[in-house]
Amino acid sequence: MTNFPVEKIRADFPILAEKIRNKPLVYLDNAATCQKPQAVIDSIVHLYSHDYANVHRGVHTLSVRSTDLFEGARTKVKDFINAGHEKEIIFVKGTTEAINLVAQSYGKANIKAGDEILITAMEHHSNIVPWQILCQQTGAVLKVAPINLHGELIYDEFEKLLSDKTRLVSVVHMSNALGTINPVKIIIAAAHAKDIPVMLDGAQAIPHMTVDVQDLDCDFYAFSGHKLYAPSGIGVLYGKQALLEAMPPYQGGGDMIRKVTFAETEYNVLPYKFEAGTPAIADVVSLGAAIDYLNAIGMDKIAAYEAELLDYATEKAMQIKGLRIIGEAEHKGAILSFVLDKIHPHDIGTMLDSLGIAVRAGHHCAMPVMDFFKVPATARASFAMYNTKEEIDVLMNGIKSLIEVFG
Ligand code: 7TS
Repeated sequence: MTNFPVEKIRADFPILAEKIRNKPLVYLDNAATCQKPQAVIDSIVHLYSHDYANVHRGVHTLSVRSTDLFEGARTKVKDFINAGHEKEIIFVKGTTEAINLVAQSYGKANIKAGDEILITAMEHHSNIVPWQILCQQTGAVLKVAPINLHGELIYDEFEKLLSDKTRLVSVVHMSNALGTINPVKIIIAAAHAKDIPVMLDGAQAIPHMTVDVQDLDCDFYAFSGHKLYAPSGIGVLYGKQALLEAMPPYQGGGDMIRKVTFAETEYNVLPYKFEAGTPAIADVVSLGAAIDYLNAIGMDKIAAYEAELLDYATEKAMQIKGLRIIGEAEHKGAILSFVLDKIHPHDIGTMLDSLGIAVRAGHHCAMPVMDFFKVPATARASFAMYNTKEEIDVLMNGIKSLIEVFG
């Protein structure tokens, strides 16, 4: 896209100027975590330099300033995903904690022996294991909707698995191993027709597209700050207010209470009921800064630019003999997973690193996906708004040189 300001954006990310093994860094591991713009880094430094104190606890000036910035970030998150109210935005450590929270709070309160939880065969371990734990605790049954060889959900099979026993559906919005974007609106409508709530794992979707939780009508939405140009250690659970109100706390401690005696404890109102202990104050504030940064560019423009990057990369990859793309869904985000004949993905990762190129090699915390495609691992290039077609050329030339030497 000619008028996307990629060079201006790149200049905002100091780490992109690093040399790796004497080569310009080509950072293509954005699905694992993405790099941070100066505005995000500055917001952390500014908070600790000028405004830092604990939140919600003091009448002194710094505590008020810190609380205002912290709660201001909550409003920014609310607006970013178009939630109805700040009460619906719970700050957690990340996607993983958000899913565990729903499993242990909503799940334990609402799911019993014989009930079913429905996920898909393309889930990250974070959207598998918390449900397995819940099933062990309650006697519920985990059902898995299958995928096809393009890496797409087989929707008819999914629909068949929505049974009278299904109590919750939890589906990845965009797969980290395949790039597949699921038809989540259709999934949600089908589940709601049977009064089944739906949780979306938005860890990968959130940096790549406009997410509107009211338009989606999802019941829960989870994402991590570190994949959204913000720090690690902070993430968000969105939940519909009525569901969150009815759920028991996930953890006990300070901030989540209104009144404590040894006889009984009265819990705080939303969202604080789910935020026990001192939160990651600076990280929350800088998540707000990341959202400001993204809003100034525009999520729709980012999505269009990244779609162009993916098309370009896919076309180039398809011309390389001996390269097989894993994940060829029609509706796909900016992730290119691949394997090469005769070269193990870990060797691809190590050899590309020697050229300054960072890709991920492994099972991507989605071992069942690897099993399905009968590969031990894949190499994965995942793109962000600061990547360029020139970087994709560097990647493709790197892959070709590997094949020439080792293939
Ligand atoms: N769900 C999906 C779809 C993910 O991609 C990830 C992280 C998670 C959940 C967990 O997020 P966390 O922030 O709580 O760890 N995915 C990856 C990845 O693809 N490579 O490293 C982490």
